[in-house]
Amino acid sequence: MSDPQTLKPRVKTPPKKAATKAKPVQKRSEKAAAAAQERPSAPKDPGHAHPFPRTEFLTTVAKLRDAPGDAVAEVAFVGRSNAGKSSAINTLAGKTRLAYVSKTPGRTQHLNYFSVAPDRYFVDLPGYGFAKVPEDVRKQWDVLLGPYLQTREQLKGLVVIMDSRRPLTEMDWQMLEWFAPTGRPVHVLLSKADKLSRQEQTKTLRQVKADLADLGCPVSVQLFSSLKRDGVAEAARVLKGWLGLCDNTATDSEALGHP
Ligand SMILES: Nc1nc2c(ncn2[C@@H]2O[C@H](COP(=O)(O)OP(=O)(O)OP(=O)(O)O)[C@@H](O)[C@H]2O)c(=O)[nH]1
Ligand SMILES: [Mg+2]
Repeated sequence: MSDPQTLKPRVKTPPKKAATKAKPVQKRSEKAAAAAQERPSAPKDPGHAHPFPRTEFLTTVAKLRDAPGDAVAEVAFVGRSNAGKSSAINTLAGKTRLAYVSKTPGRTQHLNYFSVAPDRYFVDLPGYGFAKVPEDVRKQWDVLLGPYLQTREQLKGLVVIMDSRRPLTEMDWQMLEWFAPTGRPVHVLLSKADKLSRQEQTKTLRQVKADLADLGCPVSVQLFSSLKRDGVAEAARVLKGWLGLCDNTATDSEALGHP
């Protein structure tokens, strides 16, 4: 089995066409994003602002056999380290630092389960480029991540998070090309979209969609910003569809403040 963190892709890697130029990291706005997570602003559209308000950290899983047995459906989040995975989970849940609960040393290489509704889970996977030692990566891939992505029946789809300023890195391609043959759907969140101008957003979205058109599994792509809470409703529609939660579930009623 190929390890997307260490091996070359089996399929020829398409040229990196995403035309958006990488900008220097703007630490100040990243801090602002973190601060915004601490103090969520009043949602413009409360029905969709926090579509998974019941989300709670459930457990950290080091062995596949320890994954929740009651799971009916789950969605996994994967992406480069620092791409914005935890922020996206927090934003969808409307909870402060929820996804950091499990972020203690030694645990980050495992599967972190969040319960979003009865028997429905988000699974936070380790970010690419997280491990210090390549052998650790390979071992972890062979015993946990690879088998999880390939054999977990309850896994209904994969959310791949990419920084919209540098989408489709080599490791993103490796993950996508490895996962596509499973035939399960992929939804790409182009994160930190607030760092791009409108024009750059449009161009990047179009380019990434074009690049992934022939991936070989169902794939959808959207812009997302945890800072601005942009793209939350669109992401929620896809994820609720995968999880078998209709859009007017109790979770939405709760978000609106109804009992
Ligand atoms: N401007 C902006 N910054 C963001 C956004 N989302 C995340 N960030 C920032 O990007 C940095 C990384 O975000 P995380 O959510 O921790 O990324 P991650 O993918 O979970 O990182 P690892 O757990 O290390 O793999 C933090 O400083 C966030 O505040 C966003 O939508 N806009
Ligand atoms: Mg994280």
